[in-house]
Parts: sequence; C-alpha cells; structure tokens
Amino acid sequence: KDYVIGIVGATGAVGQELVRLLHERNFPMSALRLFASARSAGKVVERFGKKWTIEEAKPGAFAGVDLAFFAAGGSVTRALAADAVKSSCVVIDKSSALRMEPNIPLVIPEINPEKLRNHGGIIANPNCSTAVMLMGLWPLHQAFGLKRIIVSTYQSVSGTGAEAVKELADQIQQHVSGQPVTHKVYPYQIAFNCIPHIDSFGENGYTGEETKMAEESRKIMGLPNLKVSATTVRVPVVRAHSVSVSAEFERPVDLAKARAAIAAFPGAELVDDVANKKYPTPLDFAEKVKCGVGRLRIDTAWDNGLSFWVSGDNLWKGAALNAVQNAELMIREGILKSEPAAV
Ligand code: 11C
Repeated sequence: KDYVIGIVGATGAVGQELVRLLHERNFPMSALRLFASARSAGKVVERFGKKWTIEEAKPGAFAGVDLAFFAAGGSVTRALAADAVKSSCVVIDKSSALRMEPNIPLVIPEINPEKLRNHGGIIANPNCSTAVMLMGLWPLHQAFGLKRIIVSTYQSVSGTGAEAVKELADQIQQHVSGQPVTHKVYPYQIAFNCIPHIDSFGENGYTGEETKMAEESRKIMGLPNLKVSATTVRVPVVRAHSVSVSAEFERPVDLAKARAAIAAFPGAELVDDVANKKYPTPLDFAEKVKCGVGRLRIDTAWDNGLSFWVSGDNLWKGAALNAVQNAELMIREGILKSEPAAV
C-alpha cells in the first residue's frame, strides 16, 4: 500500500528535511500534502521537479491523510494532533509537547522500537541533542549497564532555525567587513563565541534543554533512576550537534568491548583512531544517517567510567530522519494505522 503523507510545518528547517528524506528514501507515498500556518497557505513550493501548494494546518485538514509528520512546534501539536488522530491519521510528532506523556511512546527505532506497537495514534520523537547522545550511549549501556552521566553539548545554530543560521552568517560578514556585529535571535553574538544557554532557565539552574536531555534519556532507555547532569551550549556551527559524555557504569568497562559495541550498533559509526587524528566532527557528520562516535577512553574520575564524543546531524537523526525511520518501521510491522477511539 502507498500512503497519503502530510507534513505540518513544511516550510521550516525540519519540514524541508522531511520532504527531502521522504523523496531520497523512496518512502511509499501515493501523495504528499504540505501544511503550514495560514500565513504560508497558498504559497507554491517547488522541490525535486514537483510543485506543491501549501495547505493551511487547521482542524479537519487531515481527513484522508494516513500519516502526518508534525514539525511546527509544541503549540501546533497541542492544537491539532488529536484532531488529526480523530480523522484516523497517525501523527509522528517532532515537537516537545507530548514527549513525556506516559501513554505516548517516545521512540528511537534502534533503541525502543517495541514501544511503537501500542501507540494510540501519536508517536513522539526526541530532542535533537538527546537523540545524538543516545547513539553512543545506548550500545555502551547494553554492554556495561549505565549508572550516571555528566555531559556537555556543542549545539549548532540550525537547532534554533533558519533565522539563526542567517544570524551567524550575517555576524561573520559584519565582523570581516569591520562593521558593528548585531544580534537578534540569541542574547549574545554567536559568531566566534559560545553561549551556555539553550531554552529558558528553570528554578534549579538547569535550562529546558538540559532537563529534556535528562528526562527523555530516562524514558527512551527505560532507566527511570538514571542520574544525569547536562550543560547545553550553542556554538558557531551551522549543522550537526556534538556531545561530550562522561558515563559511569555498573560493570567494569573494557575499551575493546566498548569499541566493538559502538561499531556493531546500527545508529553509530565508530571513528576512533587518535594516532591518525581520526574522531568525529560536526562537519563530517552533517547530512549523515549515522552519528559519529569516537575519543573513547577510560574515564579517570570514576570507577567503571568511560568518556566519549559524538557528533550527529540535528536535523536528521535529531529530527526528520528519526521520524521517517519510525514511520518506515511501522510500515514494515504493519502498525501504521490510527484508531480514533484510542485518543
Ligand atoms: C536546539 N535542541 O538545538 C534544540 C532544538 O526539543 O526538539 C529542538 C528542541 C526540541 O535548540
């Protein structure tokens, strides 16, 4: 069967990657319908030799759509996802709105695919830093049993959106031409700088992004007691997030076994040969299906500790690709159908 597919937020950074990935991966579609806010409705988009007229995402718009990818932010998901499910449309959601709802599966197909089976019409996808980090962490957890992690992120500006990518380019241009550097998207200049502030600060001093990394990691890996301390940092990189991870395990860590676990994991590519200056960088892992994992070493601060570095595409594994992989798996398993009564 070929499916009628919708993309909500089709004009945004993740929406555009969804159009591309569905095309490049030959997703079984009889039709693709692109939805966005009333502001963009009626615009014509041309990609891969095809033209689409953007439709308005509004209640009732999803009749006849088998599967809709939602990539328009939490408020749109809250307003429209349940309505789509009422029209028997499965929703694969990239927003953070429903991730921690106990009855909504939050799925990375290489980690917890079994959670897709009892979906009630909506499947959530993780935050981009979390998804990239877990491509290194999950195989190591399976090998040694995870106890706690302390991590720092190096997040690209495309995680904020197209306006932040432009702000970085504009600031570089202003700097090299000797003009005053202006900023609007971020609270400080991002070019030639790092900003340790992603999302808003909570009362405990952690940001929303840092809290998401902790809560989502626990839910996806099924480790409710996992101890996590994250520091999330915006860096002047255009695409692909990186994470420095120090992890403590239940069992003694063996470096050869750790490398073998990463190399055998479908979501990761082991790039770990420091003698030849081989380690992952965001430039190397932008627009890559797998996330690069390297710099594996026995951690000197903990018993049974291991540290590593991972780089992965925030718009792909961190967003659009993970969503498409979830849909592909649901098709393979014959579970891409929505029961309106389940909502
Ligand atoms: C960033 N991780 O790089 C964010 C963007 O929870 O899906 C995605 C936020 C989310 O700014």
